[in-house]
Amino acid sequence: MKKQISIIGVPMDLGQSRRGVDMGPSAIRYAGVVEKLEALGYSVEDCGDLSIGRSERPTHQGLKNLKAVAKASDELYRMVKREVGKGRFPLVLGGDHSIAIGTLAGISRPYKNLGVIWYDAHGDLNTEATSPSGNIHGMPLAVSLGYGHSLLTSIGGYQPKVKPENIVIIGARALDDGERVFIKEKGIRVYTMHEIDRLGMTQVMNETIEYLKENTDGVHLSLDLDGLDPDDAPGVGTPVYGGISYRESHLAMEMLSESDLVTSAEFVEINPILDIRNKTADVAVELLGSLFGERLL
Ligand code: 6HN
Ligand code: MN
Ligand code: MN
Ligand code: MN
Repeated sequence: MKKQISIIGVPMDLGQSRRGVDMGPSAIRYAGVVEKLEALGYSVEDCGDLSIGRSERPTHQGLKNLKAVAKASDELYRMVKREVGKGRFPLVLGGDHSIAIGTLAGISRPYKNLGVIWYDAHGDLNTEATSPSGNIHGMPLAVSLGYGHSLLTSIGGYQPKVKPENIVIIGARALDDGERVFIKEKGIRVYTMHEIDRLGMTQVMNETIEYLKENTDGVHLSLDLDGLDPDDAPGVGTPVYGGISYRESHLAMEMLSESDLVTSAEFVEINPILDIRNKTADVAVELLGSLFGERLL
């Protein structure tokens, strides 16, 4: 793992409908992210927070706050690209998951085959045609594959940002009908909770790491805290029961750390208003510790 980390806060809440997720970056900072990473020997620069526009009156059918999300995505794209250009590891703190549009635009250009681990209860593979909500946080993976509104797919001036065969979704348990069809059509590798229960997290991660090691030249970890069970990560806007446990998540992060494959990361969807004493932000910082090499002994 690169020794220099750039933290970019994105207080985005326009990709969904619950207030409070814009406070996620602050919550993660209060939970001690900089201190944790510095204690592990990294040199950390906190680039501060992007400014996010205001919500819009509904104009684009099926897409809430399209223009404001596109504008923030473009700014995030530029900022992430700048930090990557300096040879630093970009760590993006959300904010709702729509920010992955800008993050992926900012990192994937130098790679021929960027791998993506999408740790999430959801697929985030909707387009305006399949979305049950119109919320853009349910669309960023589709957008990054080149599907969706052109204001979003065109961020960074190139597309797609990622190929279907370079994606691994882990923790899925709430997929919409259109997403299921899309996954089968594109042959995207998905470990639902069924596979995690059946194989165990060790095998899921071993297979994920083998798969990505063969096919990719960099790996982005997009970790939605709702991938975890709501008992362990209650501060999220779209919780789904029966999720990945706290221990399984640590194991996954530790195995990723050992693999040394991860070249960028984002932690998203923490909503302090819905949280219990900043528990979810604490969990995020603990998982970041494991991802960046912290060990029990
Ligand atoms: N997330 N599939 C649902 C939708 O509205 O498209 C939920 C999406 C949740 C997105 O948690 O990042
Ligand atoms: Mn706001
Ligand atoms: Mn998500
Ligand atoms: Mn989710």
